[in-house]
Amino acid sequence: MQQNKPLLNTGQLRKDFPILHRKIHGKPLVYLDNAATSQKPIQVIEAIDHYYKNYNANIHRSIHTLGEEATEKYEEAHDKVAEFINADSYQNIVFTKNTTESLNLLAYSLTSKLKKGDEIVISEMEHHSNFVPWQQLAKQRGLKLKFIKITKEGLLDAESINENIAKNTKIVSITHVSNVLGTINPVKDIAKISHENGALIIGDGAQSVPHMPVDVKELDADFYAFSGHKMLGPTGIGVLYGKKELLEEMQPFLYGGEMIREVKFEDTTFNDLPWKFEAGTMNIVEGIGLGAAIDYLSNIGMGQIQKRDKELVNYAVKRLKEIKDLAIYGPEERGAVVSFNLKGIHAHDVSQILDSEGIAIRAGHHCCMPLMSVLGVPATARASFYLYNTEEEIDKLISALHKVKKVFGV
Ligand code: C6P
Repeated sequence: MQQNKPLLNTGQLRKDFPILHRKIHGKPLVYLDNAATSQKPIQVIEAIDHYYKNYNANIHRSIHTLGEEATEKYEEAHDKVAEFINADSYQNIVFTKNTTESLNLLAYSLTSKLKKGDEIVISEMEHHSNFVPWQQLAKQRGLKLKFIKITKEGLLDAESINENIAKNTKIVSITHVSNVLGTINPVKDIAKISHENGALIIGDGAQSVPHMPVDVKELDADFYAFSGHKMLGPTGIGVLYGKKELLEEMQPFLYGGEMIREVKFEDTTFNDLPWKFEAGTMNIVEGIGLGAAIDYLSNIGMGQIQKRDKELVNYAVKRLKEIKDLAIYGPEERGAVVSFNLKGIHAHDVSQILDSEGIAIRAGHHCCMPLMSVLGVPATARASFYLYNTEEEIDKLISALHKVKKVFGV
């Protein structure tokens, strides 16, 4: 379980992030694009560097010291992830490439549980990663894809949850925290309703695991997916948590080396969990880097990080509200993101002018095109925060937004 440690010293921990000291167009970098990917502390960079300099080897096959060291560290990273989200053991933790691959793995491997006419329920606020795999599966297998509606505040509509999850529902897949609206969805309640109807519940944790304590047992999630690169880890490593009995009965997603127990001309038996789902040479150093990221986050405490994110996002919303003709999307109670638009100015233009001030935000549809159509906008600008951001950086964002308005004469 994750423990809270006292006080987060932003000034001190910023020193751990080398990139925060660079300049963009001659101005100090203000990195507010953390929902896209987080920056990496020196501890993670050094863990990667140390692997390549000292014990680079393939895992699970080489009977030599380097191979054994690499295997031990890679397996230890599974233990760390399990502890971080309160899973029973490393056997519940499959390493993938990212959230997207974790969700695709499910869409492929759960197919055998589905028959024509079965229903899958997602919501209008899903990222394409939790949308397109189910949409395509539904098309291929004659399944029905249903959508939980959102209210005008940007919350999941309670009535729509109850209407959509019903006896024919086999899978419910919901984002825990929206990457556009910041909405924190009641995954635990949705899990209960899903289970009462005999459906499986999948949580998309891409924006939750980096920012708040997540306990998969408390949520009673059957599966839960997230990415290492949004939580101080390297790219190329993601996680799929699954209940053991479910993972055990599922067919592997990828076949090949390492995921097998025995291969004969006639047939193949598969390896134990989680290796049955980790075919071929895995992203070894990325897994080890994720382990180092988890050490870093755990040392601070996820409760502290959540508290700090909240302070930052609340301050940002308060200051954004001071700007005339600026629309904010999403509910008051939100995760570490805030999406907005300046009236009459495209979000891409906003982002470009902010970049000239050294400020990195994201602008666009955020891989949520269906949500954009519900909001009735082509794009939004989005500022997203993490433990190393400061109120001073938010003040710079606000000043730069005033500058944008001046440039456009509005
Ligand atoms: N959202 C953003 O800027 P990957 O790319 O597989 O690591 O994560 C996909 C994903 C899935 N679900 C949610 C809720 C997400 O936010 C993301 C990634 C980034 O919002 C990149 S589009």
